[in-house]
Amino acid sequence: MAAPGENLRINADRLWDSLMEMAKIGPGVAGGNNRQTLTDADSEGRKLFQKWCEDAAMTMAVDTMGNMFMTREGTDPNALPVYVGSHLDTQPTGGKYDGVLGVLGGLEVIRTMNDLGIKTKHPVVVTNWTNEEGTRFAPAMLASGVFAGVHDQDWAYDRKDAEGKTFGDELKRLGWVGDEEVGARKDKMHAMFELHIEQGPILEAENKDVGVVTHGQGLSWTQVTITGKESHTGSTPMPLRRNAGLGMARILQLVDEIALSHAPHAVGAAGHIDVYPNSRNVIPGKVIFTVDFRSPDIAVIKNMEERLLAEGQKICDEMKLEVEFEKVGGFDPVEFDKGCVEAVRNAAERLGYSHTNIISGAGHDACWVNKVAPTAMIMCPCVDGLSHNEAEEISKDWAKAGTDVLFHAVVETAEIVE
Ligand code: HGY
Ligand code: MN
Ligand code: MN
Repeated sequence: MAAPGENLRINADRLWDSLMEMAKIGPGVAGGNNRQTLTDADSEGRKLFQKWCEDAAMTMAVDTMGNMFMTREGTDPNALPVYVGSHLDTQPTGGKYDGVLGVLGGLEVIRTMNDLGIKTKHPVVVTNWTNEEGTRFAPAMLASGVFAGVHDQDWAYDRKDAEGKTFGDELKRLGWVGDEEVGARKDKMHAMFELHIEQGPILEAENKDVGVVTHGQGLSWTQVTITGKESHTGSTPMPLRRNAGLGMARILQLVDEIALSHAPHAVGAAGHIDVYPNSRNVIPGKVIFTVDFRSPDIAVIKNMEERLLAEGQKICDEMKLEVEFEKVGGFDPVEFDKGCVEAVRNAAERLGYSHTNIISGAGHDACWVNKVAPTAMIMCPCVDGLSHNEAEEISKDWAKAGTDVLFHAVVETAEIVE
């Protein structure tokens, strides 16, 4: 299929200005963002994205999970659309680029197509997937998971945040329940491309402009609830304590050992920890935490889960603590569509950008969409590989390279009409 001339590139200054403009919505406290899903800030960011897309002559559709689909028509009304997109929601201590680069990079592709008067046979749709981060409402990639048929919508609507608010109520409160049934379009997708920052150190360390993402590692989230007994930290003799906090500490040490036993690719930690009553002079009677295991190898993930349950149970039995394990999220390792991956690689070659194959360490909406449509990802380096931190940083050149590749891969796949 004809591709855009290698001299055709996106407008990096316009992309960068849009990234900085979006970053003003839901600011963090250290230069990043706290624009968590289905907050007023998230809704404000959605409305700004909608305005920019409508200014670029796109039309909006929203589904019942709040997923936003902004369409630029093709010349053939029967041709299935090519999708680009990612997510606008952020972590509480999020950066300005995680997810946002993929959504606004998709918008920049459209803006450039408009500037150049490019017509394509297939429509192009820029997507914002609701609740990719899974930080306020677990699990991650919730709305793209419902879209792909992995999760049930009623179950997703019932997911609760730390204040007991539900996903469904918050979506309704903000007016982002669309009239399109979620998943109605999943069997009518020609392809999807997601541009995302690497969130790891490989591309920068290898001095590569672009990551050609061939696979995504699998993820497992297990929520652990340990129950002991509140008691006085001063007057309770050590042998009489049933310290849920100590049980958690020993299990977190076990998690580290389990992940390291599968070095160098497996990883494990707990990022979410709730301690009750969380008072300085009370032995914790209950702790709830989520163990996050990841690996490119499904057998390794299964082994890590099995060891956590067996050895975690043993630790708690010995300490006379009750423990419950609940699987609250996860997906198997993903292999992306070879044809779409080739389109990404060819685009990087044509544009003269250095590139390397890479396995995504983080989960992305593309991991679920890959179940229903030919999908691939493009990665750009980030400084020190840092992400999920307000100091997350990329260069304009890196953003340009990734978005140029996205532009070429999307336009080639959508088939230019002379
Ligand atoms: O958890 C993840 O990998 C993604 O950042 N939501
Ligand atoms: Mn992300
Ligand atoms: Mn993220």
